[in-house]
Amino acid sequence: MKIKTILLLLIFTGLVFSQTKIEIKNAWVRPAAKGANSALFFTIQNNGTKADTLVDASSKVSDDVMIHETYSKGKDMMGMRMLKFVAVPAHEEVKFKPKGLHVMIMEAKEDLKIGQTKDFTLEFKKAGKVKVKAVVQDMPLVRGMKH
Ligand SMILES: [Cu+2]
Repeated sequence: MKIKTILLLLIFTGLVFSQTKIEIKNAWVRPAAKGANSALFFTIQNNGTKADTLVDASSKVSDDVMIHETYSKGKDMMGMRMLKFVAVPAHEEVKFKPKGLHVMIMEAKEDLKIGQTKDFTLEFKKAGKVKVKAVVQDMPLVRGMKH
């Protein structure tokens, strides 16, 4: 191989690596009828050596998609609040899950039916826009979870 080819390959490999630092796993969205609210859940895995930050989310499914957090108001009261960003430390995972972090979907513009796949875009400060395919499903059963 010529030196030039090797250099190009090295540069290309570098680009590929930088694009896969942020990985979105197990994305799913709650079923909802058109006009109702829903939520998107997933796990962000940061394979990089630097922290990144989730700053925005969007989808064709709704004009109003935002990062939310469920928090305890005390005495079994739960509230939700908007977050401007969520930090993802290097080599770590951040889980968006029911009763915790979620991406809120206000007034869905279409039915979200079980079994369908919906497209979302998550925007990170460093990784940029990351496309996510989420399966519409009921709350998955967590093994070993006590009620
Ligand atoms: Cu919410």
